[in-house]
Amino acid sequence: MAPRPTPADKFSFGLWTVGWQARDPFGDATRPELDAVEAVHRLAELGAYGITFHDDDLIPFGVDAATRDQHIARFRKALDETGLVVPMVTTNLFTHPIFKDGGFTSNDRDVRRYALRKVLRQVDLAAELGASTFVMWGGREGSEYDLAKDVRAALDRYREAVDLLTQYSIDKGYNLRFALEPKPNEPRGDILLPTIGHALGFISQLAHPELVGLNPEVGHEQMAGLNYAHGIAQALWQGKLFHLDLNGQRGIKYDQDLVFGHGDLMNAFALVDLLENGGPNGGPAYDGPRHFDYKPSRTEDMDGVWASAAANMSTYLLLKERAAAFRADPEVIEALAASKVGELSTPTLNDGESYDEFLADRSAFEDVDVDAVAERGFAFVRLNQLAVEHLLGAR
Ligand SMILES: [Mn+2]
Repeated sequence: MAPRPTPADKFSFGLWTVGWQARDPFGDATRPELDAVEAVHRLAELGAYGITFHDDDLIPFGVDAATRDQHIARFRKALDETGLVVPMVTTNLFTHPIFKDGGFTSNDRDVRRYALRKVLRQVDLAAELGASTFVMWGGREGSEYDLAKDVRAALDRYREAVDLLTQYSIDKGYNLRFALEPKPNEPRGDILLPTIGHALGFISQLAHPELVGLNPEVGHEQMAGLNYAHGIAQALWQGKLFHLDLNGQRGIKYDQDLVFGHGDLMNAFALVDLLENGGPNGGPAYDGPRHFDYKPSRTEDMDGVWASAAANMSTYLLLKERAAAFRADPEVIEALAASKVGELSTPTLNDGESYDEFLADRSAFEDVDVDAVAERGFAFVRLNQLAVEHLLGAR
């Protein structure tokens, strides 16, 4: 039996996920439009606690101020009726043709000024709805042709934009944290800040690096052939995991946005174990929203949309149960010790040891029987097989 989610599990969904009409580059929509108010009610019924949106998901691009206010008021009413919260909002600088060469980094300065104004307006709405995180996925910030984009100038303009947004949030007292979402390609041939590592490097160059972190997505890292759980671990290590996008991806190909766990299930298991059990005392290492950024497959009807939304949450909860069982299994505890997993937390130098003392320690080098040490096995395969057995419900 799949466990039932509750708001305490902190599951959230993008309005654009369940609302996706399944229009792709080769085919028309296969599903009707979904009203934001219905999305709020259905997600609340399924046990979610939050909903997130791009400005244009909720408010059609370019409508007048009165229409905009009506859309926001209807949405707020649905939130009040259900208790659903808006922990994060994001911005769309990719759909309208004006952004075809990017928003913050378009070669056309008029576009950059328009993009920044659009984002500032969404920052105000984020604060109004009580969001604490503002995500920025720069899907059009990139190029197809290397000589057509001065990447260093583009990064200057990207920094200029992020610095303006953080200063604005500080001056307004909004308390927002900004989370950059890396992606290597699609829709652009190459996107700026393509991976977690690139984005972390960029953040170090900002005026307020403490206010800027990451929103890494499973599929985006896997599209670059990278290990998502490793990337999340480094983001946590640097205090930069502000938010995350859970979904599924099968290998280096187009962005599939499958249900969480429907791609690399072993890596999803390691990820949930890290998030839920990787904290300093074995508790959660991350207490933010478990946010799903997936697309209900084009083959699904509306019943399939809601079934797939529920599938994301139950997969997460099943992996959480399996990870708890894995951690509690005496054989796993013994295997972790045999693999010296905990020994990595012991510093390499002794407490207070100077490099002179270290150089004088013959047992560290001169007297080491390197052949004998090299013979030691780590038994990692046994440990991994225990994980597989837990994952398959065999333990
Ligand atoms: Mn994606």
